[in-house]
Amino acid sequence: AKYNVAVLGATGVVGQTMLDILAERDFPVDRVFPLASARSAGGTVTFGNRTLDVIDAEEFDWSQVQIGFFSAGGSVSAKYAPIAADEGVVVIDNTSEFRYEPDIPLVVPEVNAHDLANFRNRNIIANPNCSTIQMMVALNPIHRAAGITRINVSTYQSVSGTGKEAIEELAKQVGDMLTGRPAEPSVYPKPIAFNVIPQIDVFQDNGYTKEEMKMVWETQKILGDESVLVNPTAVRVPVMYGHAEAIHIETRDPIDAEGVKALLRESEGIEVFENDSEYPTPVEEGSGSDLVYVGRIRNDISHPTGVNLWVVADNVRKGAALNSVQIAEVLIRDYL
Ligand code: A2P
Ligand code: 11C
Repeated sequence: AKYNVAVLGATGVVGQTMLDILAERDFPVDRVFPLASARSAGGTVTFGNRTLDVIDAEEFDWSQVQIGFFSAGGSVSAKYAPIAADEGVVVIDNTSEFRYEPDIPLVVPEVNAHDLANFRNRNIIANPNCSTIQMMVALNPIHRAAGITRINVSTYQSVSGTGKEAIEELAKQVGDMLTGRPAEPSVYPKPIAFNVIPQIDVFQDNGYTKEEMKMVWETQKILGDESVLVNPTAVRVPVMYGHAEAIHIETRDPIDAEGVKALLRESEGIEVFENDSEYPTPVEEGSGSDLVYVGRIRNDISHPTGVNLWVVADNVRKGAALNSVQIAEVLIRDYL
């Protein structure tokens, strides 16, 4: 069977990557409809070696498609997802709009593909936040084997997570600062060039940012285990593509660094750097790649059941577009 698909937010960083990945993976598409706002309707995007005209989402007839990939922001999903779902479209939503609703599956295929069984509840499936996805791919095998009780994580997140305006802001500020001009922040609250910003998304009442709380809520939902404690700090760094995370775990049952390496070596979607002197970085492994890369696996010298890991992935691909396409691949294989 072949499917008609819509990509909402097709002119954005994630949307264009969704189109690229659908083409690369030979997803069984019949017709592809790239949707965006009226601002870019009339422009074009690429799909493989074809050029497609961008359609104004406002004017789109959703009954023409079976699958919708949404990545145009939470309020845009809030508006169009129910309309599409009512027309029978399976919506795979990459925003935080529906993630925490109990009857909506929140899925990382390597971890909890079984939760897709409930996709007809609302015809909406949520794609998790990028920083949560790469952490789940790396930690789920350890959780199944030894029971993770607590996760301490600090993130080093690239600007592509914010979107195309943030990529342009970093590039411009780098140029400005190298030529002696002041960096003028607009997308971010502080200069991002040659800087690090310990704020991603808005502050919550408890003093954590929303990005940090997403990592708490989504981890528990994806693992199906509310007992897993998460202590996150999310930081934006002047990197274009690829998120990195320094993760420390405590486990119920003893497992050491060698045990973790042995587990992850056999796990889906992961490449392990086993030699201590080799490790992944966002520019090399985290840009344009599909796996989750894990290195610096070492015993916690301060705790009897603690292990440290360094986890890198392409936030636009595995953290967003690729994960959404993988969800669709499981759907068409097992359910549609
Ligand atoms: P547009 O090009 O019309 O602004 P990014 O995350 O890289 O900033 O991309 C955001 C994506 O979401 C773009 O494709 C953008 O389209 C799209 N978008 C933003 N607002 C809307 C809207 N109100 N309706 C449809 N698409 C939208
Ligand atoms: C970032 N994690 O890197 C964000 C982007 O909830 O899907 C993704 C936001 C989300 O800025």
